[in-house]
Amino acid sequence: MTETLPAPTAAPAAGNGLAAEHLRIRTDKWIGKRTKRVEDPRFLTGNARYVADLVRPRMLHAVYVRSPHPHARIVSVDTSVLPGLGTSVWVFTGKDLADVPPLIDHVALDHLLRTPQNVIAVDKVRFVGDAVAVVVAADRYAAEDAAEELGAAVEYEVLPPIPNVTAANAPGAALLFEDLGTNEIYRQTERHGDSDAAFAAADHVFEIAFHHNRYGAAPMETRGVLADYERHDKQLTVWSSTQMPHFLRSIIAGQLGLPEHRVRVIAPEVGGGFGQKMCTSPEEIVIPFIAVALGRPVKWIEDRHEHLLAATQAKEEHITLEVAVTNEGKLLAVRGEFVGDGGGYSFNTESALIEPALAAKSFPGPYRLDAYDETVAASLTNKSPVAAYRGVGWTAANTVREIVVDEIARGLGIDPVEIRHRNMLHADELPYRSITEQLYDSGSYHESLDLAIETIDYAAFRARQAELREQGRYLGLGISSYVEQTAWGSDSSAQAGTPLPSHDNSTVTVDPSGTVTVAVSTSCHGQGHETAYAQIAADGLGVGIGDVKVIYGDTESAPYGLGTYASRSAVIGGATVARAAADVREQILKVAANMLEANPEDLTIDDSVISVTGAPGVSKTMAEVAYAAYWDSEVRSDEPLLTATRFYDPPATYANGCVVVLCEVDAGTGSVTLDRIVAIEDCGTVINPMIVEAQVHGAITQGVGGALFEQFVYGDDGQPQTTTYMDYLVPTSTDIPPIEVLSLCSPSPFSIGGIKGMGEGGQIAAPAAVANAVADALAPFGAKVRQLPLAPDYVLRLIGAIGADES
Ligand code: MCN
Ligand code: SMO
Repeated sequence: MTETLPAPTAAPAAGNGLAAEHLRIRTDKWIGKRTKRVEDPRFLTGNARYVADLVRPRMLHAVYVRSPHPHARIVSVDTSVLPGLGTSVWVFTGKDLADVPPLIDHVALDHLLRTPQNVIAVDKVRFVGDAVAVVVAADRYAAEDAAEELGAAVEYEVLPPIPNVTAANAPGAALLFEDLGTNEIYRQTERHGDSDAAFAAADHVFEIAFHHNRYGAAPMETRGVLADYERHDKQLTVWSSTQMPHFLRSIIAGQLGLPEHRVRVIAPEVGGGFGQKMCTSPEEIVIPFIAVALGRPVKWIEDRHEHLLAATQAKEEHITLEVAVTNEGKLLAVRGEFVGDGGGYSFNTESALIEPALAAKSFPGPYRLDAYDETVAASLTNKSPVAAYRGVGWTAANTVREIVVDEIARGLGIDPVEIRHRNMLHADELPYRSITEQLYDSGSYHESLDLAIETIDYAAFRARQAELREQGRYLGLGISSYVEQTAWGSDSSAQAGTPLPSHDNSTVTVDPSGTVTVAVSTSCHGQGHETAYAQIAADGLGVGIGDVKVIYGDTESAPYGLGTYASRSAVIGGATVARAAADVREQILKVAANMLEANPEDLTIDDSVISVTGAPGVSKTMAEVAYAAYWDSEVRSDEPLLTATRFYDPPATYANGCVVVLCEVDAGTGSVTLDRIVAIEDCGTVINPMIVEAQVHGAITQGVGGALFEQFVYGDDGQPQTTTYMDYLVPTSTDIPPIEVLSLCSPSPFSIGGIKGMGEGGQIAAPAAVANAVADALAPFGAKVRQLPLAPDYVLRLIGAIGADES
């Protein structure tokens, strides 16, 4: 029997004009099922093909010469030192690409000063790793040797480095962009509600000044680009490890002045992106440029060291809060300042701003807040540029908010669970427009907190904690409740304060033999879309998932769209598949009705068999109907193709949940051991629970990395100190305890099928849960966490075992 989800309970505020019945989705057999990922065999057997695996005839290899200085003027690049220049070795400097427009913010946010980034530096370098030249040769070894030689022949005039925001704004500071007259490229304050009155009425004001660490994506596959230009038909093909193939195609065409229909972008297998492969990298313009210039295929594969220097980094922010509360711990108002440390350029959709801007807007989370002043600022520094990494801005906001909520509870003698309940929105208050204009659709804020607390057995933990404390052992419990904005379409991006029109489509086609191809404009890079979309199409059409193939990532076979980021694919991609499948189902039923001499309304499809209700045995297989739809002129329609392309641009959806971490801190060494992690995830209707759990596992692990280990460290001289994985620590399996994932389900009343996204929640929530667990363990020492990661030296400082200057 066909089940449909409950009818929508509220009309979308910023809707897409869909009537209530179109918000439903068929969920016969596959949606909601723990289906193993169909794509995994090729990953597990080493048969997946990444950019580095691809080979083209006459292919050349590119190696970058990158700046060893954080801030310097390029005086000269002496290419004459290279033997074989122009015959066996080719060099491209910024001057050779002077006609290529610099990368610049695409989204026009008022008040943001523009910092155009030449795709190869021309006059100045602005971080260690900034591109100075590209050397191309027949093999990687020759190119590496030549790059080393050329690197030694670049003359620089070294300029004073700007290693952090304080230095950036000091009087007389050297300027990264002299013509701007400042390193601070953005500062704006927005006021919501009457904070002055709220602060005047408050019983207490709590304050926190927090440094959120600079950490970033460490995908198993580094970045990589292969470009091939066929001169005879002026066709450029670019294989790139990207999350956004169509967007990249539009940008390459624009930057290189090529007609867009002559540019094809293919994202082959992508070994993780985590946001870093979302924005256009300069390398994605440079390598195609060189391929066009030389008329030969050119490949660049980033090495690990280069990745840690030159790939975008993320999340660094300085956040200062004043929080007005009552004696009962009720939040009245917040004054917050969010300052981003943007690195050398803000080049892609206001990259220096995304961290502080998204943090400020998402700050209220699951709590009611009636007055809020938000100041957002960003400064340039001589570090690698900041861009997206899982949970952009939301991680920092959630971390600082959940830390301060715990500090208020401790300060007022209120239990941390209780203070959250006193401030949280109730499910029956939703839909609710937050003080920052975010429209929460539905959610289980109290329920997810309660379920986490129940699962962890809170009372038993507190008893054991007290008992062990007597013995000098410090156990801690940290809670982190969160709301995750998802479904990044026009509405979601506007609610985040960074409006960007959205465009996504899927094409569902049933071929003459009855098998199904689903082509989508989202671009999977590890999330399991081949399985999840197959589940949706299978239910939509009444077939098995083995009959469905999902394709994406190639601009010549996938419909135009924005790719995958900001936990948008389940809601947007999923709905486009459901809508297109529903249309094709109608086409099939029409033909089947002709064949079975029945009304389409009386037909059902189950396991690829189309039957007449109430007439046992009167049926046709999907293959018979599909064949007839193409070839039988007696029964086929006027448009004898079983295909449909549908679009969807949803209202924002907000997932939520709660992560609780148990830890033990060794007061002698400052090391933190995590004992248990419980995660409650509520992303509305779940397509595949197994995928959702795995996403939670991965995201929490990355969040734990940020909380305990990961940080890009720069010296006061602007030199990066974490340039190998010996220095930049990522968590390994022994650092992560079992993660227990439990689900609640608050379907979105606004989105097709009630689906909400969820891909980033774990990373948003985990750092605060870890920080709060450590603060709880160290409460006897009055510890207040003011930075991450909680590395042993910092933990010892919190305990008071060492002073700040000893670490
Ligand atoms: N899903 C589901 N039911 C839901 C919601 C999601 O079954 N109600 C499934 C989806 O079908 C999808 C997965 O869970 O297979 C994640 O869905 P969604 O939340 O829509 O996120 P996206 O697919 O758009 O992926 C983007 C998200 C982001 S923004 C980052 S960053 C991140 C993440 O996904 N990068 C990843 N997870 C990653 N996982 C891997 N392996 N690699 C990355 O680079
Ligand atoms: S950082 Mo995820 O690709 O939005």
